[in-house]
Amino acid sequence: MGRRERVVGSRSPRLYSNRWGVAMKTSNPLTLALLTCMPVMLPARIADVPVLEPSADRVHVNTVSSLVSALGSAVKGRTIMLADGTYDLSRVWPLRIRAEGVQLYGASRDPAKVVLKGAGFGSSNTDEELIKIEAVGVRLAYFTLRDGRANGVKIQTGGNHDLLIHNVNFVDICERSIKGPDAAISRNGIVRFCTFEQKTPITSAIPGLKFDGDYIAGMDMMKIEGWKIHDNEFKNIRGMTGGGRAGIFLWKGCKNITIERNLFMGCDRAIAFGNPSSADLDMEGGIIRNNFIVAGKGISIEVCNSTGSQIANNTVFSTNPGYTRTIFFLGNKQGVALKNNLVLGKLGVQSGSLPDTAGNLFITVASQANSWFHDVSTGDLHLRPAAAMAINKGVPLASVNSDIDAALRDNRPDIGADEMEIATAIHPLAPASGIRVRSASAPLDWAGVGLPGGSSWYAADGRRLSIK
Ligand SMILES: [Ca+2]
Ligand SMILES: [Ca+2]
Repeated sequence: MGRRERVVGSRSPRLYSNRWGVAMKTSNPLTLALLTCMPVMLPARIADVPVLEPSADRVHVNTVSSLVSALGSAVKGRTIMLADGTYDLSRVWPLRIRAEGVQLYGASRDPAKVVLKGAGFGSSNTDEELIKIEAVGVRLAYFTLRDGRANGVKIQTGGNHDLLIHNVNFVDICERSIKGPDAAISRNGIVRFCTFEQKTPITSAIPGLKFDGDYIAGMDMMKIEGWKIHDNEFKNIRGMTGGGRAGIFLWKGCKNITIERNLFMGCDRAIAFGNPSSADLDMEGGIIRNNFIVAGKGISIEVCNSTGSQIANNTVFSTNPGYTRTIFFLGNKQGVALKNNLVLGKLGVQSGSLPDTAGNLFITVASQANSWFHDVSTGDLHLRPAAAMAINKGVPLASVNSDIDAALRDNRPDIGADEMEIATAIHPLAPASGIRVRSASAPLDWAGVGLPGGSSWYAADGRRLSIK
């Protein structure tokens, strides 16, 4: 479980929910602990989710014209606070953010209530780019950006270091929700707690389509270094003929990118380090770890023209485990490692160096892993005890000491993104009468009442506790 942050309103208690809809109330760990007769434990991992505060220099806007005006006159470090509402950008695009450290936040911190929209997913305005980043240290948070014909957010000038995109929902952006062009290197960006979702299919009715209608991706970035892309969801990013680019597509001079704890559902491709048709060194270093992928039509993880990259502890579910390119390598240099991945599907290596492999589990018979996962339909690929072939069967990796829940792994790591939590799970004795807590070191039973099934929180050591 990634710590998908959903802050509902700004009054306490704050409700967070994970991506499988488990509500977590974080305001009263003491009450929670008393209710469950547990030692008082702060929900450390939830507390780690930062709530962004606006700067002291802030401007409130509630119309498109006031938004455009505020951005035009923004000075270094100012926060522009968007009131709840819908902002039609189709006549004012692009919004240009040109001053260092400007923050554009939804004031209510609820992205569902602050909507910036373009001319439409299928409009004829094939040049439409909604927000252009032309400075360093820019922060975007707590709004929805939707219905754009070309790019959602573009790092326009290059050298746009330290960009933070936090809890932004991208919906129906027809080409790239976030675009990094072939410009100067942009370092140390962070994209977290965002959703990238395509709700509308691409059809030939959309004018001006490129590449047979397959020119769509969640993030398509060139020349970025040191970025961290974590705890996001990518849903149904699909081209017209199944050849859409990836949820996350990184190429042409990228370096040391971390992609972790993301969920991918039904994308034509999920993650791509490199472009098969590129003549460049596409990725140097970098790690893809602890991601859940429910495969779409094609490749789940593609690694091309890369060197020194690690693909470790990802879980890939596919209803077509005989597919020969679920993991696909092409034209790589030395030093690519593929370890501890749990994959329903096959590994294809077309050319280049073979990866260093250990601890992987490839399942190619559809029925074999049917009972291994919590709920494939929601992308919940946490392991069940039936996954004995994966549990404690991985190899220890210095680069992967936690899992998709940010819980610490034990010294016998499980294969895939989830370190199963059977030792710390809390199971109801009866649905309404109480719960039982067991710990790994000294199994104990505790009686407790008053918590709904599905409640979930974190132990001080980072392990997630939940009521099943
Ligand atoms: Ca283990
Ligand atoms: Ca886990």
